[in-house]
Amino acid sequence: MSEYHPLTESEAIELARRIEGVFPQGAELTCREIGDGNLNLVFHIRDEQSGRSLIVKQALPYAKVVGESWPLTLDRSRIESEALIQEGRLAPGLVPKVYKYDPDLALTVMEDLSDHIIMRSGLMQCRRYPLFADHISTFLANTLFFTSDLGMNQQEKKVQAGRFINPELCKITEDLIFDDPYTVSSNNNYDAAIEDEAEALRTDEKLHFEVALLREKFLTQGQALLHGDLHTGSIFVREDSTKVIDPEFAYYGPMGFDIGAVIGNLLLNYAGQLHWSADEASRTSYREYLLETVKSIWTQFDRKFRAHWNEKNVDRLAARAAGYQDDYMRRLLQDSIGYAGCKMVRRIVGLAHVADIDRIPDAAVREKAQRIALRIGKALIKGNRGAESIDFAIDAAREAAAA
Ligand code: SR1
Ligand code: MG
Repeated sequence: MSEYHPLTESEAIELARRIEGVFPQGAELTCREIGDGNLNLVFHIRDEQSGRSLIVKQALPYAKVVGESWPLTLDRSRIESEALIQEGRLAPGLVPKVYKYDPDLALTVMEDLSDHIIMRSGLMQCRRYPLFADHISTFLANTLFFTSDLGMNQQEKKVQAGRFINPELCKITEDLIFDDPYTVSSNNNYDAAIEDEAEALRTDEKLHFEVALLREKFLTQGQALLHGDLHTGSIFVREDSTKVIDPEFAYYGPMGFDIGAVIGNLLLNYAGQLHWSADEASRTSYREYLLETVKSIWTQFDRKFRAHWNEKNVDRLAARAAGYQDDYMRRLLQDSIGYAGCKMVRRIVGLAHVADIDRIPDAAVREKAQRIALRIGKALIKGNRGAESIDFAIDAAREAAAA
C-alpha cells in the first residue's frame, strides 16, 4: 500500500508494468502526462515495440483548473471507477475497460483510447459520426433505465444510491451551473464584450424561476445513476465507435441532466460553427448535421427507453398505469431541454468554458457565437416546460442563429 501522492511519470510506468496481460515482460515503456481536463492527472503509458498502451488516471486533491485553493475529495476516483464498471455492464463496449482501481493512490488504470478522438475536437474539425446517435442513445437508455426504480430492484437501488453520494462534485455543479451564471460571482468568467448578456442573466426573473426548478430537481430527484458530466469532452469517438469516459460526477439525479448535457454541447458547437465551418454552405450543412443528431439522439433514446419499460419493467404499477409512460417521457424530454439550456449558459459566462467557443480567434466572431449560444440556452430554459417534442430545441437553435 502506498500513501497518496501525485505520481511521477516513472512511478506511473512501474504501476502500469504490474497490470497483468498488457505489456510483454521487460517492455520499454514510455509515459506522457496528457491530462487537459479541469481536475486530474492522466498518464499515457506505451510500449512502442508491441504498440500496447494504457491510461493511468489519478485524482488530485484539488481542482486543477483553479489550483490548490480549491480542495476536492479523492473519493471521486472511487466513484469514477465504480461508475465505469456499472456503465460497462449496462452498456457493453461504450466505456473503456477498467484494469485496476487503487483507493490509496486515488487512481484508475484503464483502456487507452488513443485510436479515438475527443468528440469536441472532432466536431471542431467538422467531422461526422454516423453511429454516434445510436451509440449514445443506447448508453443513455441502458444506464438510466436499469439504474432507476423502473429497471432495478427498488431496495437495491437505495443501497446503490448510497455508494454514489457525491456531495463535493454535486456542489460544483450546483454552483457553477445553477447559481453563479445568474448572480455576481468570482467564479464567473466572460469577455467584457458580453457584459450586457451577463447583466441580463442576472436580472431575468422568468429565467431564474425556471433555473430554480431545474436546480431543485438536481438537488432532490434521485431518478437514476447519472454520468453527471456528459459533455462532448467526456466522449471519445471514431466513425464506428463511441466511448464515454470520466464519470467522476456520477450520482443519483434527474435523468434529463445527462441527456441535456449531450444536447447542450452539440448546440454549443452549433453556435461555434460561425468559425469552424469554412464557408456558408458547409456551415449550413454541418449545422443541419448537428440538429439531425440532436433529433436522432432523442428519438432513439425515447424508443429504446420505452422498449426497456415495456419488456423489463420491475414496477408493476408503472407497467399498467394508463398514460404514465407517455407522461414520464414528456417530463424527461422537458427536463433534457431545460438542462441542455443550463449547460449552454454556464459554458459562456461561468468558470469552465468550451473550446468550441473559446478557441474562436476572432473576437467579433467569438462574441457572435457566444450570443447565439446564450440565445439558444435561454430559450431552452424558459421554454422547457412547454416543450412537446425535440423539435422545440431544434427550432430554438435555428431561430437563434438566424436572428
Ligand atoms: C471545477 S471543475 C469545472 C468543470 O469541469 C468539469 O468537467 C465539470 O463540467 C465542472 O463543472
Ligand atoms: Mg471530466
